[in-house]
Amino acid sequence: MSYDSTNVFARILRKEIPAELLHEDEHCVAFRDVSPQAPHHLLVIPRRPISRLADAKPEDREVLGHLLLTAAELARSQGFADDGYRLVINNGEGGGQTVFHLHVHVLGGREFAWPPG
Ligand code: DGP
Repeated sequence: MSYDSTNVFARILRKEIPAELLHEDEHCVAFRDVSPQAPHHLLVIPRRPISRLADAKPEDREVLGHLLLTAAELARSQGFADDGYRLVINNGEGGGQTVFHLHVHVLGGREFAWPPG
């Protein structure tokens, strides 16, 4: 799908909407989810305009790996890694995606059921 640069995460990247950044580097930024589904709920997003995982390309390989490593590092630095945590990428409306800028949810601080439901 084509990328709509009016989405809320694009606006956070452009600093049109405030967000306390927990991490930022050349590839990604991270901040808290406005509607937390766990005591710790972070979002890690690429700076690149990728609508959803299904639209990522081979040249995004390094960025995608970087998102996961950053998520793991944030779970450590935010102090919830030792108890376990969950990463979620919702892909497309049927997958529960509501903001069409790729993002990794990092959830921690509670137990998580499997299957996720
Ligand atoms: P998803 O459903 O996977 O597309 O997740 C989108 C998440 O984005 C959802 O958990 C709520 C969060 N969110 C939406 N708008 C904002 C916002 O303006 N600021 C922040 N920090 N999070 C937002």
